[in-house]
Amino acid sequence: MASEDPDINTVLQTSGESTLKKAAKKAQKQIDQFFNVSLHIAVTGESGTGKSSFINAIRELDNDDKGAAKTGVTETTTEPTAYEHPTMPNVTLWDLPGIGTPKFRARRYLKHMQFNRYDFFIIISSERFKENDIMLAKEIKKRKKLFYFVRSKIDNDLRAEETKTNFNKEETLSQVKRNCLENLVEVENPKVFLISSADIKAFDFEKLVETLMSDLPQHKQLALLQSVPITSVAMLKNKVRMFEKAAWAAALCSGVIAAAPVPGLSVACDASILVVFFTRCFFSLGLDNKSLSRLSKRVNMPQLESSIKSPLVVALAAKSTARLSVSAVAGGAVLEYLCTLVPGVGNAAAAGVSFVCTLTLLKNGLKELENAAMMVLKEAGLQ
Ligand SMILES: Nc1nc2c(ncn2[C@@H]2O[C@H](COP(=O)(O)OP(=O)(O)O)[C@@H](O)[C@H]2O)c(=O)[nH]1
Ligand SMILES: [Mg+2]
Repeated sequence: MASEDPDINTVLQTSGESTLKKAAKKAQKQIDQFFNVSLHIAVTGESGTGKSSFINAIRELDNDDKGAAKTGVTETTTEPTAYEHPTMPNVTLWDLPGIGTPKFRARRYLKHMQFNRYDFFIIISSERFKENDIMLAKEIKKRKKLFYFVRSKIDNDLRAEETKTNFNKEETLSQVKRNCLENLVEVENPKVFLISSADIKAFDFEKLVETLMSDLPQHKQLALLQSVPITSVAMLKNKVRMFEKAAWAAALCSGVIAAAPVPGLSVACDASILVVFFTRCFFSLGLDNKSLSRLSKRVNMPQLESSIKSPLVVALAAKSTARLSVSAVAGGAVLEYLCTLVPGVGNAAAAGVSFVCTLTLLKNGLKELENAAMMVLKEAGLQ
């Protein structure tokens, strides 16, 4: 359906739909998925293997931080414990007790853990994978769920080998991986990742994320990629690309088309979607104060926060509460600043701005956040 209105034509083109109504429906679905899709990650393995530490590392918490899962304690519970992601309330990490006694075998265990609730399982071991791990994997497979093996505490293995005269880091890592695979011959095509929760950014963590990104359904990928820590420039770019891809839908949902006669569209139309969109991006790129000060501490570089000059980051930081809420009210200062990113828009409420302008505003805003995050990586020496 070609239209006289260049704005409407752009909407149709960008969305790949034939009518405005279909485009609006698609946009709403995408935005809903982008903000709300839940992801439940089950972390299992025997006591002491590093489950709680792994969960803390993904949540970017140190083991002694407030709200961190307790580590180094002998498990007494037989129930799963849920840990919400600190900035993405729709992502939950579940700390599962080990299978434990021979009586509590894989089938009963999975039923008791309500296996259906989880999107995938991480089976952790800090030494060799054992019979329990293998039984569990086989049962998970029967239930057509995804599972991954994490060999934890890999930093300890390296430390133990380091002093030997012909120490070779890569060779040591391959050896550990080979040993794991040998233990797992009974499992078809096992996926094994070497991880140190003491330094999640090293070793196979990024490979694990990449593998998950190719295994999970698309809407779940969005939740995963938004929530994982930034481990490299490549990871940062992947995140930015994801936000760029969602920008057209945010632009369409933000109210531009509300004036056009599309029944039902105006219901969810709201300029605050732009603010929510940028708030998500802000947290996902680790630009919030908590993430920055944690990084400062880790790389021993005070004042990383103060190196950020982006007005958008400053406005978002001022409006953001510690946690992200989807129903965040429109941050006036954020919207006002966003409007300055598009020449000619002035300080009009974004609701009156055309689709093309809104898209430009989103792209420019994203670029600004990307640059800020890139600068942080550079300042922290992580580039
Ligand atoms: N060096 C090192 N120690 C770890 C790692 N992961 C866990 N630990 C330590 O191993 C012990 C048990 O870890 P914890 O997370 O409590 O294991 P859980 O019982 O499976 O939850 C704790 O003392 C942790 O500090 C790791 O990747 N590297
Ligand atoms: Mg634990």
